[in-house]
Amino acid sequence: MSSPKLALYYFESCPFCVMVNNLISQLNLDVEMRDIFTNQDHLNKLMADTGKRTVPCLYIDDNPMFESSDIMAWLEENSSNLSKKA
Ligand SMILES: N[C@@H](CCC(=O)N[C@@H](CS)C(=O)NCC(=O)O)C(=O)O
Repeated sequence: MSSPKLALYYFESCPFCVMVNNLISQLNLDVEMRDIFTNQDHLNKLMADTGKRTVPCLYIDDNPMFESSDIMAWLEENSSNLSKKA
């Protein structure tokens, strides 16, 4: 099974995002980081897709998942099948 493509919508001062980012680092996962504060295109995309501007939001093969606890549980459960950073 191929690894899903992951992208995280976030901003730096969001404490829920920090928790998710820490886990991503700990698991050494290859995740595209999309800062919604510094990149208006990222914010526009998140709002167009979901109708919300809440972060963190993890896109798993372009399917958005909200809630830091759900995101972290999913990353832990699927970590063995996820691409790692080089
Ligand atoms: N229960 C959510 C809380 C997420 C949350 O409150 N995020 C804040 C930033 S720290 C946010 O995006 N607020 C703006 C909004 O929801 O429109 C989680 O754990 O992910």
